[in-house]
Amino acid sequence: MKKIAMVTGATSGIGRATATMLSKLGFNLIITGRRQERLDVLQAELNNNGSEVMSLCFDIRKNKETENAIQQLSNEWAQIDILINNAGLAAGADPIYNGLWSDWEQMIDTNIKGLLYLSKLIIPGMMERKQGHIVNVSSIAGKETYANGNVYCATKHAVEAITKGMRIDLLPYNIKVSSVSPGMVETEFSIVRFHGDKGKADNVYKGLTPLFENDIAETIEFIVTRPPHVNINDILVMPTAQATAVYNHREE
Ligand code: NDP
Ligand code: 8X3
Repeated sequence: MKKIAMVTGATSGIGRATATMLSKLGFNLIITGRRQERLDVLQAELNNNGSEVMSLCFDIRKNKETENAIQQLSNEWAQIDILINNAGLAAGADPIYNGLWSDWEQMIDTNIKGLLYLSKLIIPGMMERKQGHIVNVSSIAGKETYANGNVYCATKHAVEAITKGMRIDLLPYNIKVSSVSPGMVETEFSIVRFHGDKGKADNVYKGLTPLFENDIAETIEFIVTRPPHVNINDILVMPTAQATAVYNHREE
């Protein structure tokens, strides 16, 4: 059987592009997300590329649901070589005194707890086989904190710490742990962040060329195709028009 890669949040954006890239590289894919119809469409596309695909529809915020989904995997499919922890979101962009509990909980439960629930289920198999690669999708928001970014930035700072912690703890088991940290990428990210307000989402990218999902998929391709003795710890990828989380150059 071909090598197996699992991509969380494959129904959109960076995750979908990464699953497609990995399929073209020759992997069989486990794709996850909450939107079954989108998983079905992607599954058909990846099948056309010659990959076998298992789609798992579950909410990563729910530990039991996540565990049940992983338990569905046969012994063969459970031998995951690469795990891309991508599922995540920003919800809201408000000063700390106005933030919604529901937004905060959604981000913490998805970006931190969900990543941990899933990783804890996949890591033991990698340890047993003494082989594996985990790529966590972090963000410029994991390195800087900006106005109204408070809790989203905190969750991505947590992803940075978890990545470093995983790398240390998994060192004796020959498991690579990497992260990729993008600046602005035009996906459904801002539409989700602004609770479906497309006008506000479009403003984020107005007057500049952001990154696109394939730019990050290509970066992940570089990360996962290094030789066995090389681990890429982290790659920070920014649009040319974005110097920091807040300094952008926009044309009128
Ligand atoms: P999208 O909104 O396009 O994709 C997010 C993906 O996460 C979807 O597939 C969604 O699937 C999945 N997801 C969200 N919540 C859950 C959940 N509770 N359970 C399971 N899956 C979930 O955004 P991006 O592709 O941009 O985001 C991907 C990652 O990249 C995120 O971690 C984000 O923080 C990070 N990032 C994004 C940047 C950007 O500017 N776009 C920059 C830096 C980092 P579904 O809704 O079907 O469940
Ligand atoms: C997403 C990038 O700048 O909106 O992680 O935080 S940013």
